[in-house]
Amino acid sequence: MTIKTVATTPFSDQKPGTSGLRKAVPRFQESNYLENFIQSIFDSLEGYQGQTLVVGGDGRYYNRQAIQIILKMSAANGWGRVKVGQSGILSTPATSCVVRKYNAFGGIILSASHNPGGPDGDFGVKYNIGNGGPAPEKVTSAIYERSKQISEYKILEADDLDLDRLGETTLGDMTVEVIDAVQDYQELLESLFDFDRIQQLLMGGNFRMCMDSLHAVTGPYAHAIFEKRLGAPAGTVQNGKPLEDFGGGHPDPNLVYAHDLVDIMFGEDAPDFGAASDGDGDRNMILGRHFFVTPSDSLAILAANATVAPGYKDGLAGVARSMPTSAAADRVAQQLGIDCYETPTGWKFFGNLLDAGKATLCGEESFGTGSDHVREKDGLWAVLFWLNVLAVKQQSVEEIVQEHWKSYGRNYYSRHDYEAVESDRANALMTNLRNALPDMKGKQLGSYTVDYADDFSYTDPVDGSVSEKQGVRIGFTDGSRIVFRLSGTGTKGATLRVYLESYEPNPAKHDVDPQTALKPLIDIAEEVAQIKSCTGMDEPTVIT
Ligand code: VG1
Ligand code: CO
Repeated sequence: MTIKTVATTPFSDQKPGTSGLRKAVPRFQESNYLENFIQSIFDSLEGYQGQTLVVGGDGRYYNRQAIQIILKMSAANGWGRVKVGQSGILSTPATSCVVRKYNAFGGIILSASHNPGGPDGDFGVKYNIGNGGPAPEKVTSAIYERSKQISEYKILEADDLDLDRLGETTLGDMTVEVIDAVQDYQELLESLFDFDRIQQLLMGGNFRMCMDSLHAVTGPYAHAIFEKRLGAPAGTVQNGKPLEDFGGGHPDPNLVYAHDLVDIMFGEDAPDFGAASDGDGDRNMILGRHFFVTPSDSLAILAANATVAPGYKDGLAGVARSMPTSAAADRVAQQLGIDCYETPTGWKFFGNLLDAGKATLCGEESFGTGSDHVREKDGLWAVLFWLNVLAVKQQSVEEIVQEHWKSYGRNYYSRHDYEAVESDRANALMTNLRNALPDMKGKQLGSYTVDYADDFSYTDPVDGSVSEKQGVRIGFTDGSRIVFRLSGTGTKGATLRVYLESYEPNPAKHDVDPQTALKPLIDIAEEVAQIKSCTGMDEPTVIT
């Protein structure tokens, strides 16, 4: 087999966003586009020769073809071994688990997460470092810089490999190992949660759950864990077969896109517990009967109840949340006497805190929750954690949440997204906001007084690196907040995200619809940012 060196020219748009490089499938299919990016990753790493790389994806369209290219490029570039998930499947948290367990040098995850898939959908590539987590900014910047200079890549001339059969083969001087996608990950989860108690709950006859994998990557994992291992009846997992186009849906676990599950959980004779996960398995949505748990509350509730799970019985070192995530977790941390860290959006910012033992649980408002068991957010981990809490407390999801609000107060929370806005208009809106910040402090807006107004800047407490311009925040003297930022994962125009939060200590006022409770802040957001005229949109496209 010969190693071919192919001349190429740079693409100017290979800058990784919040979570890797995401583009429309046809862009990735352009000649040399994927190859350039993979070679740019390899060129910006040092010391991987002879080492192990983990490769897998969420099964979306172009997953298999991309893996064949990556295998041949890895062999040509001197990797020693590639562990690849069977049929090319590995969820994001399972990849993180495998990288850590086998001391791999890094991992490549092929996914555009919650973005739709198929020939006209999106594709994505993400590089993870040896701790199993997303590459930090200094690595992604190096990859981008390299992608602007690249002039050649290396690839082995060889036949495609069979990705469906477990076991080892060689490709040039490299070993390729097709691994069971579920086993290592399932073992890890079994070590964290009380599977016996969860099994009693699921088989006891008084409790029903519904897990919706949205035709994405968690299907095989959920079948193996909930139905096979924990004894939940067949049919507990729905949409459990990964499809290349996710059945035409949007594999994003929220009230808008997981509508099948929402219909069940808010319908007649609803089960006790419902959950969904996203394209690559790192997000989760938690529902009770006729009840939705916001991701920010979920983080706070898991933190408050963490010690019920064997893996967390000794308590938490600290918690961390992304800046736009509600401060519900902060209140729990305060009560527990542990630190709460506030990071920019994106899981890569949690890596150092987890590695340094400063945080045990982390979460984002965007349906992401996780812990130090891996270095990614983890959808099924969150579902099992909730089941463990439910099994021990013997209360309904709604009772647990209501009780939590009673003890800590309720952080009303909502995110309004304006998708596919023309980039120039979205940038102008953010520039106008930034320009208005210096005069805002002390200003009266509606019945609120501005306490602070800034563009969030984060200094990593472990390595001192600074990340600027991470979102415009306007905080009010009563603790309410409005945050504005542009998405770093979209592929069409720009997406404006407006995050709204207010705090209500009084239990008598905990039953208001969040859109009603937050109405005054929604009006202020419109007033300060002129969203309607800037975006040309009357309403958000998605409200979560
Ligand atoms: C979004 C979310 C962010 C999350 C990121 C990746 O980023 O807001 O919290 O970490 O997606 O999640 P952005 O830049 O579009 O707001 V995933 O499940 O898409 O890897
Ligand atoms: Co995801």
